Amino acid sequence: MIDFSDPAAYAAHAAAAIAESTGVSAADFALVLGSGWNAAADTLGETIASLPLGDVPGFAAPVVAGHGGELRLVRVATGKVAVILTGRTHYYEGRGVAQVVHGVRTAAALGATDIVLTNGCGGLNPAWAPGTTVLIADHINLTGDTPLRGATFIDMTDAYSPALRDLARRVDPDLPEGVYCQFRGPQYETPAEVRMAGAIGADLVGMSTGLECIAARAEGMRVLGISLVTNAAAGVTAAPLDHAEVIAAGKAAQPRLAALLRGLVVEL
Ligand code: 8IG
Repeated sequence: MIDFSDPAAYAAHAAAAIAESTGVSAADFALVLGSGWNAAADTLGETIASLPLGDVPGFAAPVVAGHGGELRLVRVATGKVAVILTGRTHYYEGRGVAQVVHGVRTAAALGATDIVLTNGCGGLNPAWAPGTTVLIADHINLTGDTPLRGATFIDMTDAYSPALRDLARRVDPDLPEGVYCQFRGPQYETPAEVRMAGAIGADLVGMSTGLECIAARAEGMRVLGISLVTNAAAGVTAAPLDHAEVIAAGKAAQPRLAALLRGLVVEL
């Protein structure tokens, strides 16, 4: 049976279905575009195929306003093919952790060896105004879960590739770095939880990238993580958190995010 009881087989099945419906059977690298990042998909190269995520085996159509929902195959200026997911399943949707990382595993099944994981998140550093982009240097997984099963003792040292971070800084020398802390969500943190995250070494709080990074490393992919700080984390400023403001910050940052990704994809 093709389902999440054998996630690797399901990812291979999804990759085969993508190949069958698009005629494209392989990708060189992958991008997952999170809150604020979706519009970049139109600007990275020539779209050679596009499928609604809900049409690809094992994928669910995204549930959140502001999150897209396509799988695109894009040929970038170097001739390499990128598989781009404009939407992801989040852990808080309750579909299970295998569903959350199915996109990452499908990208690996298509042959992608590098993956760029982007997100919108909260920032702990008051100097990071909404719209600041931050390279993820490391993460703390507070979901209490993992996409791996059994004795899968993968190394998580340098999980966020130092080589890819150097490359990103060649594209934008001003990119700061930070530690990303993944909470389960869907509620945003309390101010006390944000203080805890800071005390244990986090600079960013979010709901997506950590579990995806773990799955990508288990597949042997190099990972680049980039966060868009869409809001100050709870309690960092006096302002309450508002999803509409998160969407607005993402929208305002779109041209800069697209330019950053355009600079990156020709170096991968
Ligand atoms: I956009 O402040 C976005 N996603 N956990 N906290 C968490 N996730 C987020 C936040 C935030 N902003």
